[in-house]
Amino acid sequence: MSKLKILHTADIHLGSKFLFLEDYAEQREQDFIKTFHRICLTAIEQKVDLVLIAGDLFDSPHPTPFVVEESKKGFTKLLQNNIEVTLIAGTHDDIIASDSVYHDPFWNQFHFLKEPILSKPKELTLKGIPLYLYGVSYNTLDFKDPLPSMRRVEVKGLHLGLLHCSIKDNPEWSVMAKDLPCDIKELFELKLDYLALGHYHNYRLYEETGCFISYCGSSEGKRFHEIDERFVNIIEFENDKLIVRKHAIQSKKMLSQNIDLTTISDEKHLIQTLNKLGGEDILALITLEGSPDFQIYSDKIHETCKKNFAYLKLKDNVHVLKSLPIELIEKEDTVRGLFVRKLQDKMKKEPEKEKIYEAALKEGLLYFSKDNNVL
Ligand SMILES: [Mn+2]
Repeated sequence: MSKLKILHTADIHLGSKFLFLEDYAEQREQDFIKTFHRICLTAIEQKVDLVLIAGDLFDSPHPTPFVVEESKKGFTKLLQNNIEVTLIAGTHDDIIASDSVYHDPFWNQFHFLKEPILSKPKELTLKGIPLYLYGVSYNTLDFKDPLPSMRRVEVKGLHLGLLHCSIKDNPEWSVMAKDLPCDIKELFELKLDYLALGHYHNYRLYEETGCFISYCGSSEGKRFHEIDERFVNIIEFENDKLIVRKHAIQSKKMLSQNIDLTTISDEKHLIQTLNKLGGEDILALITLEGSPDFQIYSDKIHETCKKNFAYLKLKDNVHVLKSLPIELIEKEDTVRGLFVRKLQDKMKKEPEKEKIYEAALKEGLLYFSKDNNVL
C-alpha cells in the first residue's frame, strides 16, 4: 500500500491586527502572511497529498483585498502541485456574513465543508486509498450539535475529521455555545482515524487506540500567551498506521516573562538578564516586579535593550515604595527628597489613590534622574 501524507493547520488568522504591538504592528501582519506562505511551501516540500485547515484561516469574514490575494497565491500553488485541500470555517471567518470571503467561487476548487450539519462524508481517493472527510462549518448564530453527523461510516478507508471546537476540560477559558463545547470522550466516540481541531491556540495531541485528535495550535503567536514555537502537524499513513509529528512553522516567537528584581543586583545585571532573553525572532512582554535595591528607569532600560528583540515591551510593576532607594531618597534634604515625602504623605491620607501616587512617584523620580538634579 502506498504512503499518504497530510498536513494539518488551523488558526492562521490572516489579516489580524496588532495595535498592542505599537510600531511592530504592521510587521506582525506581514509575519502572519509569511507564515501562511511557509505552510504552503512546507506542504509542497514535504510532498503532502492533502492539507486540512480546521478553521480561522482568516481573522475576519471580510479580510482586505491584499490579504485575500496573498491567500489565493498560496492556495493556487497547492493546486499547481496537485495537493488537495479541505477546509472548514472557524469562529472568526464564519460563512454566515453576506460579505463573507468564502462566497467567492475561488473556494469551490477545494473540499470546503460548509454545512453546519454534515449530510454525508466527502469521499475522494488519493494514491488508491479511499478517504472520507468529515467536517462542519457551524452556524454560530443558530447552534446545532454537529457531532452525531460526524460519526464514522463503517467502510474501509482513512477517515479524517475537521472541527473548530473547544474541549470542555480546558481550564483556560469559559466555554460558550459558539465555541462548540465538546467532550474529548465524545470526540473519540466519532471513531475517526484523525480529527484535526482548530480554535484552541496551543498545541495538544490526544491518542486512544490508534485514533488521534489534535489541536495543532495557531501557526504564529497572536497574543503574548501563545509563546514559543508554533506548529503544523504532518501525518503519515502507511500500512494502515498513522504517525503524527509536529513541525515548527512560526516566523517569530512570543515570550511572556516576569523578572523578580529582588533577585537582580543592579541595573547592569538587569540589562544582561533581559538581553539573554532576547533574539531577533523574539517578541517579548517582560514584567518587572518585586522590590529592587536600586532605582529602575524602565524607559531607559527599554531603550538600551530593545535592539536585541524584534519587539520588546517592558511592564513596570515594581514596588517603588518598598524598594531601598526610596528609603534613602526620602531622607535627603533635596527637592527630590521633599517630593518623595510629600507623595508619601498624600498616600497615607488617601490610600485608595495609592496606585496613582505610586505612578507619579515613578514619573517624578525619572524626571529628577534625567535632569540629574537632586538639589
Ligand atoms: Mn482562532
